[in-house]
Amino acid sequence: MWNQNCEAMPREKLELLQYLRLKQTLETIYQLVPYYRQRFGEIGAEPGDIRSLKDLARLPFTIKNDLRDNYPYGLFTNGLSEVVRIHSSSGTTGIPTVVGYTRDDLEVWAELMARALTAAGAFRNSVIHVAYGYGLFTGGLGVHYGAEKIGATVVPVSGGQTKRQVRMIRDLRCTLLACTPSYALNIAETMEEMQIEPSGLKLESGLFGAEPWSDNMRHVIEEKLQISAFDIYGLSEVMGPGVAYECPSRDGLHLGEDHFIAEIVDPSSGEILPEGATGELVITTITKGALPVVRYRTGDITSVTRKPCSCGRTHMRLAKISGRTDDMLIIRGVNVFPSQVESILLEIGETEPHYQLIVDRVGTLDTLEIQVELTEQMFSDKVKGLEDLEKTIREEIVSVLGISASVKLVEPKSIPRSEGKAQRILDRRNAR
Ligand code: DLL
Repeated sequence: MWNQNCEAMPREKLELLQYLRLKQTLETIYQLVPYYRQRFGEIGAEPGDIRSLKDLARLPFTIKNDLRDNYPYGLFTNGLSEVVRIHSSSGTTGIPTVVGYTRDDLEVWAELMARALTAAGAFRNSVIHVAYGYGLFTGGLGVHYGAEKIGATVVPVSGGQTKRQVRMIRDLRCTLLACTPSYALNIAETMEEMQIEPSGLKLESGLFGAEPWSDNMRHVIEEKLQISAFDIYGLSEVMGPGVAYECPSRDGLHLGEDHFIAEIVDPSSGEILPEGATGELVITTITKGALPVVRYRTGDITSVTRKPCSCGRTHMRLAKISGRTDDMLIIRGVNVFPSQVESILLEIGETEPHYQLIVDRVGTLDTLEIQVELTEQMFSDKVKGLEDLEKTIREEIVSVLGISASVKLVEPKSIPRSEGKAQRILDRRNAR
């Protein structure tokens, strides 16, 4: 553990710390951010009314549009006077949100990333290959500062130029690969093309996040790269990577609870759900200086547990994120996330792990076409068995997810490869 005192703090002490930090955060934003003062005023609430962690539920949610409406700096506590760094996420609508960090915020971020990297097996002798994008995206710089904090050697490659990445992983004897899971697949495939055997490399683990990935995808990546793969979660509005991370038990992601409070709510009603129920993750930051957020609706679907973890960390665990509320497809009344389709394809295991979902709408119903790549071998055998394979996939999708989808087997390497977050859904619903 990087920080035993914090990561394994007894829960009672942890919850008291959360409460004290929450009070402080609420006082600060009430004084300094007119937006929050107004929102609290609308429901007649003041920071003094929050007398327990449970009372947090009385406060209004913050959503991404609140950040957009106050673009660029409207929700910052102190303008730019203490801000030393800006990041931004462009999102799918093109309207950006801007987030800021004080020097202390960057210190906390590095601390949380140090915890995540240590949990994934990194230490001062590690060589950490950072292939997350550097720039306004939080991935590259976020991992970078955590890696420096633990005293590891950082290779700040950023995304792209995949052959060069492979050579550097080999030549610089990198031990940990940090990138999106889809880019890890791309790197593995490029390695194969370059006839570089992963067994000849020093890679031991990978820290993958920034997009949903199934446990079956974990197995594929682990086998292809011969590493242990760890999940890491975060979002710019809250901080960046390191908000939650897997430990060696890999049975959920520990949330940095000394810095964040999590709630799970019903995505449509906003009602708080009991522990263990699946819903939308809502996060309140309790130590951020430049841009604290209160009850931020992440849009991410998961559940939480406070049950003790075999690793000894006491912080609650989030289940692997299955997807975002806005990526959820409703196919003939059934809710489906792309990661569930991924899991089924990889379970069948007769295709490449590269797929794309084409979503369209006929009348009021969404339709789904699953395109998945054939292996070179299947492709050269031509028609033999292909119809059977399509049928197997279709039937598995119906039996596991309860939806009907059409399946199209496509040529090897015909689906675009990702260098960052994969675009797995091609949505034609609004293109008409
Ligand atoms: O993706 C931060 C990050 C960088 C996390 C590197 C992990 C590693 P944004 O670009 O603001 O920030 O996107 C945040 O990505 O709300 C989730 O929907 C999704 N996401 C992030 N991590 C995971 C994960 C970064 N481990 C959005 N599993 C979040 C599933 C994830 N989805």
